[in-house]
Amino acid sequence: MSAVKEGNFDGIREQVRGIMKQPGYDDGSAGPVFVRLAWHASGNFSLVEHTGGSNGAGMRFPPESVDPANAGLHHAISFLLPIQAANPWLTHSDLWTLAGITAIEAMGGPKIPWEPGRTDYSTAEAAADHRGDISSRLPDGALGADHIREVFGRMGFSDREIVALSGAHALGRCHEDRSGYEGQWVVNPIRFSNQYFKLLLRDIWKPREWDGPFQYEATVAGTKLMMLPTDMALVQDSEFKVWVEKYAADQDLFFKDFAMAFGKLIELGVERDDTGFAQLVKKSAREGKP
Ligand code: ZEM
Repeated sequence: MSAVKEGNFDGIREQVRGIMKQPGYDDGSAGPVFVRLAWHASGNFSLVEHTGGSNGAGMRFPPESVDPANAGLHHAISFLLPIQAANPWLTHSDLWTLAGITAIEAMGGPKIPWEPGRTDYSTAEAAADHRGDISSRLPDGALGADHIREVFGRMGFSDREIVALSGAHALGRCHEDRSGYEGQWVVNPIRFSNQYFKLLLRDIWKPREWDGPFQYEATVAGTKLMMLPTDMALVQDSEFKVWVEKYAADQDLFFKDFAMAFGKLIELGVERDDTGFAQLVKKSAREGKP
């Protein structure tokens, strides 16, 4: 990996695209796991405590690095390490979020707004920002609509934004050795599309009979597909379902809403000062106020 000039984020995007193809890994692409890394790095933000979020890249340290919800994300972190090593001016936290949006675009998805300026925590700073409570903040795929609204409400997302973000399950797969679940949501899991919503609306889903955690399955075009209980909750809940129907019918609307919501996700808790860089431990968290 060669160095790119400080501040040349287009050069970094090019390096991310260069390492996305990973023969022998999953479906031959690191794209989906980059998207999940950006999401989990950001999705532990709490509006109430004003802690968490993508600033800091805290997943390199406990408690996030040992959170079972983050199992398997070390693959994404390791794929990206050579880029950070070649470009010491680039923070892990900027790289993880930039890799996520670059992957979405490269897999046929929308262009997502992204700003640099995240700083990386030291171990102690990570612990201070997290105050030990971060592990329970990511959603549990076994639960239903109330849980989804609670988790995403804590990040400040509306029903519409929640459903839009969930469309990312068009990408990638579940791994038994990571989450316990198994399988992919759509036929082509390395192409960003509104297929997830179209499939959710089809009357094909049956509980899978197996020893693993409860999940749904269906076979489409010869390919075995899956849904989590939280995925099915989006059609079981009438208010969520309105948005599933809209996005299934209108891919442009989905792309537009997804781009806005994902852009908001990766900005959560990133408080830049006049230098353009985000503070290490957020002022509001230090002062203990919401
Ligand atoms: Zn996911 N997700 N997710 N998600 N996710 C998995 C995989 C991926 C939930 C969830 O439990 C799981 C969002 C929302 C929610 C991606 C992106 C986004 C897996 C499989 C699980 C269990 C992990 C494994 O075994 O490797 C739940 C419960 C969610 C909300 C209710 C949002 C929002 C996302 C981005 C915007 C992606 C891309 C993957 C595929 C990862 C991969 O490695 O292929």
